[in-house]
Amino acid sequence: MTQRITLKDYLNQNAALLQEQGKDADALNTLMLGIADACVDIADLVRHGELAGVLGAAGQENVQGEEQKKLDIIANDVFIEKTQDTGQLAGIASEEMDHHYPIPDGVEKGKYLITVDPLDGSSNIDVNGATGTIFSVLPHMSEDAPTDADFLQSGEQQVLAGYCLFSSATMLVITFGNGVAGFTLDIEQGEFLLSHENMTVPKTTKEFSINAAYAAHWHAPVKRYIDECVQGEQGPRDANFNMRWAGSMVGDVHRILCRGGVFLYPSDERMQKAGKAGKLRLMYEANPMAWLMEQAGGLAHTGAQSILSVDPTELHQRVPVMMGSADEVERLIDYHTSAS
Ligand code: P6P
Repeated sequence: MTQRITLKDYLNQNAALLQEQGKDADALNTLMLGIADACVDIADLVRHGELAGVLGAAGQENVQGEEQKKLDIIANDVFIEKTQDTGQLAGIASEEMDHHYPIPDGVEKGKYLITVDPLDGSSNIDVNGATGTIFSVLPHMSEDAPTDADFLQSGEQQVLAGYCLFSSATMLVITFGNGVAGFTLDIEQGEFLLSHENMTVPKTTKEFSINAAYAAHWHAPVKRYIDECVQGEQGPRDANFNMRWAGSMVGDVHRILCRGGVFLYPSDERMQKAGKAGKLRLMYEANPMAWLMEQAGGLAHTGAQSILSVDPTELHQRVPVMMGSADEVERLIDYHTSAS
């Protein structure tokens, strides 16, 4: 059986490169290990499901007006506890909290901010579908206690990002800006082991990922792109396409990092009327996933600009998302540009 290195060994081997890049490898690696500990605990709760009494609705809504699952709240609490104890954080912002969480007095503070979707795809949790935790680490630029505004940095400022996918295997996929590495949880050891050393997205694909229930509301460029894929060999693409929709961004993005594809959660006429730029949140869904995609050789775009270049104005800001295999995202960008 292949002798695999642990996440900790990988981080130690990677430290010299981070130091050469002027990054604080010790601080970032300590934070990453705290994030991994949180993911192991959340994975255990997800794996036990009903047996752990964590399924079902929490009976309240989050700031997005979405029904919270019990596990949304539990995962949020676990993530806060495990990451603040690393002593590397000045604050935590989460999909599940209206405002950021300041690291309390008595807990060692650090120079990083973290944004998190503690349980992405939680509507899948009661039906045993894929879910995940998505995180993004930003520098805290001042000595003072952070405000919500301190989190409003573009995706280009990220220093660490990744997700933990809770599916048939539990996998941690991360980037420090030097490529993408994937780790699989060895449940017996309770350790993440390096299993996907240098994840890259194939430049081309014949697989798209979108919730086709909203087709009647799509704007012209998206409608054109999907119609052409669906026309297959009889249409202008001269090839047949496949479709996948996991109902969890982590599940779809992971598949694309493994075998290529293009993921779309675009704006549409419905959202435009509601004054929403999209469904997915910039700070803790689109930005970390966009950085992973670009680090793996893919692209990530809103239709108007690269996701990583968006200057945030609100903590829970939403953006249109299309990301994955470069050739397909480039085609979508072209359709958006020519339509406008
Ligand atoms: P829909 C999960 O709620 C999420 O934020 C993403 O993980 C997922 O891709 C999307 O929403 C699913 O949205 O409209 O298909 O339920």
